[in-house]
Amino acid sequence: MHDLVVHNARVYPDFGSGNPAPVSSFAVTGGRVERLGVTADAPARRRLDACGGLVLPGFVDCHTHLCYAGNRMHEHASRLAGAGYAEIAAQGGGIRTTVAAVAAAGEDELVAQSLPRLLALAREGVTTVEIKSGYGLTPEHELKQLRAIRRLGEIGGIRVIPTFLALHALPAGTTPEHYVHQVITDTLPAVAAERLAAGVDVFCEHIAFSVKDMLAVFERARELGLACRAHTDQLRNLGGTRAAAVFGARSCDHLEYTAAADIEAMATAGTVAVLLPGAYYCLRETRAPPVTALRAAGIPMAIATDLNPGTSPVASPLAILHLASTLFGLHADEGLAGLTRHGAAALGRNDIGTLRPGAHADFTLWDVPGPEFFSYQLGGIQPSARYIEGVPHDI
Ligand code: DI6
Ligand code: FE
Repeated sequence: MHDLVVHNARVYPDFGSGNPAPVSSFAVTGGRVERLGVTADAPARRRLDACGGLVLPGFVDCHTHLCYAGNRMHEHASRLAGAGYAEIAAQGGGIRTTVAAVAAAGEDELVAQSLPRLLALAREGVTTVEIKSGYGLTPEHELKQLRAIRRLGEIGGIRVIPTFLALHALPAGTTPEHYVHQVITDTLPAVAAERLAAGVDVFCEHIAFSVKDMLAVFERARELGLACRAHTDQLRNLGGTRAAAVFGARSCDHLEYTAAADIEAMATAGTVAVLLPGAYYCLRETRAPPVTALRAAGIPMAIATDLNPGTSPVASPLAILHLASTLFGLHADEGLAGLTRHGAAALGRNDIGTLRPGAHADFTLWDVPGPEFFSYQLGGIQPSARYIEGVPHDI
């Protein structure tokens, strides 16, 4: 007896696997997909008649900074008036504005302000979301932010994977040497001891931290059993992608300035490329990531919202799916793979983002004509049902 049988559906179990053909049914037992293609009358405790609708693996938004306080509406206005991202950061605005708001907010306040963003992602079909810290900068506030992220995961209805964004911005009045030392000796061990993060991330950029700083954090993270990822090549190429790939990082994210040698290193190491069209769009960048070369090298490409208050206030995975196609040229199947299987791969997971037997039964039901519709239409689409581990959750 199965726990659940989904039938009369067009189930796309595994985007990006080279086999996009839909099946009409599947069975769930113990919260996991047991079998694809069962007869409609297979014995089950519950049944879901999909009425011919599309069933997709739940979306995995593998790169967000959605846990924060306040907003940065004023920055948008400055950008319209001609200010650049680096310029705003150099003037003490940007990330530091959010750092001040997070420092002033208590843990409850952080949870309360972040929850609507989490629910917005869920309403568009996200079943797993990665959330980074990085707006605390001191051990006290980074831990507070990570505890708020943990509480967002405990609310239920969406699986939350926490990341300690160890190097994001340099606090005023300190040097990179001093700050990196503090992160390595104080914050990182405290995060690991409290099991507040599954991995670490570093913003490797000329306005942020160097390749050397990144590798110092990665070494310590590895000793503590934490996976590594990096923001690289968003504004310039510092060699961070190559270094992160050679180190064994799970993903490199942004990649607008990534070059051929970097792609080679990623292909050799099996690094996932996480593309973030929301930041590219909001910053009105003109240099797109080298999608053709990434594709040719067989590198798994994930896409994510990068939901953050500064460069990507985009609480919509469906908008990202559309932008990845119109701005970066991802095919429909690639975009959906980017939000499912490859997003999961960036998090080191092969048991989500797919409906292969054995995977968690996280899925969504859609009344749309076909998978290509998602990269074609912008707006007006939402799932009619969302299941996590075989259990329906309110949208
Ligand atoms: N990359 C980004 O896109 C964000 N952080 C990062 O490391 C920007 C975050 C912000 O401006 O608040
Ligand atoms: Fe980011």
